[in-house]
Amino acid sequence: MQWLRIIHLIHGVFFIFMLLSGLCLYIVATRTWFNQIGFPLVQFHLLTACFYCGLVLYSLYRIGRYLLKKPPVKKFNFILNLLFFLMWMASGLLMYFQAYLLAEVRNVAVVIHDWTTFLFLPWVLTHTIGHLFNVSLPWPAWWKRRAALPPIIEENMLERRDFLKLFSLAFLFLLIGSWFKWLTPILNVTEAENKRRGYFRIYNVTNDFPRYEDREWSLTIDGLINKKESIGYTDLLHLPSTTIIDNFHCVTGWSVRNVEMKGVLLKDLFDAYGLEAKGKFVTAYSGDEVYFDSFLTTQLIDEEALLVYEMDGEFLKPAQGYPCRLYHPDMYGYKSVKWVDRLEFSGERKKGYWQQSGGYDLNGYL
Ligand SMILES: Nc1nc2c(c(=O)[nH]1)N[C@H]1C(S)=C(S)[C@@H](COP(=O)(O)O)O[C@H]1N2
Ligand SMILES: [Mo]
Repeated sequence: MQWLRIIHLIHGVFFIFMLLSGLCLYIVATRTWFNQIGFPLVQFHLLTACFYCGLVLYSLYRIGRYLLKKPPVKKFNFILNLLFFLMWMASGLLMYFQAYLLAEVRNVAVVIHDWTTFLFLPWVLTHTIGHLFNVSLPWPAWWKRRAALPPIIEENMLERRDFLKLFSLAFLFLLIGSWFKWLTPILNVTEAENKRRGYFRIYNVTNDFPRYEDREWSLTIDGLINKKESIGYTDLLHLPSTTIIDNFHCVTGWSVRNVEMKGVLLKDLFDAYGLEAKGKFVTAYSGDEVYFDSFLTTQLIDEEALLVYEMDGEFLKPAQGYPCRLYHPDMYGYKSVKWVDRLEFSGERKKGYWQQSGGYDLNGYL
């Protein structure tokens, strides 16, 4: 069965590509790294996925016909594969077209995409080991009678001991995965955060970030404005504060619900300092010297945009923008510039980081 081997191999290779690129997208450090070297990882992931879908559809008929005469164990494997394939495809499509969907649908798609991967990993592991070393699992006798395995596999039947080892390895894999994914964030939730749902997947386009625990921070306000101003951290804390509870949405599909955010409304800051913007636009720069985004002046001053310095009753964590991040309640997460240190008013609009490299919408309303 030469063709079957080849198809199997191609499936394997494509699958590994997808799995690896998917994991690299999922892990903050690798996602950041690929972003920095300018490698379009998302596009790569999508492209391999498209090829893989084509391959599956192409080989479906032949494999189906081949399997009709084969033992149930093979049919089971195939159906399991197909099931996961459909889940990935459906959730992946939803993630791709997320701009047209409700936040709830997007969130569910992301969760399904992640979870199918983590559930599938143990299967991939056992399957690959089984194939590489030509061994089979010790299925119960009633199943084996129906399965009628080929002699080469029959000879290599795993002992119960080996099977347990293999199985615990796979289980460990699943455990580690789910630990990172679900338990850590849940365990990290403090009392005050009880009502919060979901967790922040820290997104930084830079590898490192400015650490203002060790150096001084201030916010510069300049450009087309009645006067230039520089506001220090203690100045900021002394201004009248506003606390909101809001849902934070990243454009890639994840959300955090009921986040309590405390900060200073830009409106209040402008009142307190007697500032009057002359420019129609404003660019917010991050202290990381890479990230920035732009707004209409009215969006920051007349709408409820905040300079946030506390989340869920605690000062921002260093990776989350300490000491201060911008936040507009009606806009996507990418408008929330972390470590914001400059607001520059201007007569012309600047395209932000993600508008230049990711094609994100300028206004970014939810
Ligand atoms: N300086 C800076 N701010 C940033 C980003 C970034 O890469 N650098 N990412 C943005 C995006 S796309 C999102 S979704 C949120 C993520 O916030 P979090 O890292 O606190 O989860 O931060 C936004 N602010
Ligand atoms: Mo985002």
